Amino acid sequence: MRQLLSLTAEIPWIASFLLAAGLAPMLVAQGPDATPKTAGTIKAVLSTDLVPLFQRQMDLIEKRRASWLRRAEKATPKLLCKPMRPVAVVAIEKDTASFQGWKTVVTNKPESICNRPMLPGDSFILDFGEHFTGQFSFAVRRFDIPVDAPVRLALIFGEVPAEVIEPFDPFPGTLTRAWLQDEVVNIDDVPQTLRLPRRYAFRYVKVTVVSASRHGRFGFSDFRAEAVSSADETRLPEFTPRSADEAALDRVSLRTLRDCMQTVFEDGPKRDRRLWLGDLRLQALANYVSYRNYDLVKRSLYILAGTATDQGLVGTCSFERPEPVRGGNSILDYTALFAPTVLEYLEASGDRKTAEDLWPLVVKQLDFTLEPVNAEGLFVPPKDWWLFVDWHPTLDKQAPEHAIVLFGLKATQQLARKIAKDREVAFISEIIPRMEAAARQQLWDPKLGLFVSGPKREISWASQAWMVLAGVPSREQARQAMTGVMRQPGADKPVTPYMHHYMVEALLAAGLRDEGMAHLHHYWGGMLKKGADTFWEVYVPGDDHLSPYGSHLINSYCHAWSCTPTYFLRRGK
Ligand code: RAM
Repeated sequence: MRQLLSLTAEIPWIASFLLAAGLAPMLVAQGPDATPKTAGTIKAVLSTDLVPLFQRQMDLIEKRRASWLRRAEKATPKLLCKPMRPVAVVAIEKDTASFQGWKTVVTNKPESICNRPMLPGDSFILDFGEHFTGQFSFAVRRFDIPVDAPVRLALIFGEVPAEVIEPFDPFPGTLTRAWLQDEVVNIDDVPQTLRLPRRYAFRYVKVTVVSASRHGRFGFSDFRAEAVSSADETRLPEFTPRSADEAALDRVSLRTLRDCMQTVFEDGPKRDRRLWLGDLRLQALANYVSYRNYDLVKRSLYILAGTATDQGLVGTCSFERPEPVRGGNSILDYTALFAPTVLEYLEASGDRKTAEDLWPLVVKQLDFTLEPVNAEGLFVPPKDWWLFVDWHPTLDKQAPEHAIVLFGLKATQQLARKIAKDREVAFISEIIPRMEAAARQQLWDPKLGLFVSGPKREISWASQAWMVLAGVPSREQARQAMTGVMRQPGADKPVTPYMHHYMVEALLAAGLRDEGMAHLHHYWGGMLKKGADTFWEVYVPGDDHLSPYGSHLINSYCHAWSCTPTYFLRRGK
């Protein structure tokens, strides 16, 4: 029950879906405690017995686990600090044309707030000019007579205008209210300089004087902040954008990535402030063409590895502090993406030692991802896993998950070739053709020229994109599926930049470069048009308030998985 509660708190859509379907108990037996059963699965019909192979990997995992965490510790990056100052005092006004209905209007210079006596009820909003992650400090002063009572301030930090202008309470969201960045500060001694202990992700700060003496008045004398990140901007390679639009896409994705790069790759510096495997893969790709902080990828991989379950299941998400620990949920598709993430790390960094060190864990993940694949090679959605793919409330996951498992399998094979372990996983070449054939026979609709998913034969962008990336359709079928699905009115579309990333990637893989880049400009460019200065966790054109968590105020507006335009622009193919 404890696990069910923590899951429902963190993954409300999944939980409510399962509850509605009367399937809640499956959450309890989810992921980490599930022991693969094997019978009836593809693992049971191979010419190699995989049981001893996986057992050997488990022994190695147990032996190496402690050293993985030590290596993670050793690779902890130095955080770089940059002083920041507010650039303006702004008002936030209603404007139906602006994102979430709010626009900012510059009303004054920040100096206008300083060195004047303040009264209860006074309020102002500072704009720091760009989003960053860091610490906020300010100084208070007195005037001719001593300040004869405590000063009480209310502060709100916002990534977007809505957070500082809309009331947080009553809070309808399904995630914890404490993520919202507000504080009440009581100041007993004036003058003094205060540095707030919490780290915030913000561009705007609203300050309200809740209570203060009308007799011995106080005032502000300074506002400043310190931006922190492990991204070193001096390491950015030269890049010549071909247009102002490209320059803006690049700039905003780099800022998004920078603000999420802390002592791990965080998913969002406002929320959840932790390492998620699916986000890590995309951040790492963007990082390889930009800040090139290989150690941060290494550290993140080692934390996920060192916090694997006793059954050898890698971290879906892990916390760094107070000591590295695995989060309570397990996403099957993220598990399948561990191999590609290690492979790409090896290709980008050349660090073969780490790839070899993590190899047993890479292999062991197949024990989990192949468990739902039946003897014919078809993925049968299991009841005891979180199948993510995208934050979509009704998406049928069968076809995309089939493809992601296959994609992970192929990456494992490629990695094996690179580190001379191919004999150890020779069985993969028996599985690939079966999974490809099963997809072509059972999930491809030749009349429609599209992949379908689940008993209702649903059509989604996610199914087409992942099947293309897994190399299932021919070149011609891939083009047909990708262009066809984008014209199909009833097809399920992506909800997040995470899934849109894979759409662009698949369009490029299908040889549809123009369409891929057009989609990139249209989707991420849509956020820019709405004033984004970091890219958002969720963006569905036409619905600025959509949230998987019951309140747009708890969405993250600087989100790891949306940082990939720079990857597409800079990798240059
Ligand atoms: C959310 C986070 C994270 C994502 C998971 C699946 O909690 O935003 O980025 O990886 O969901």
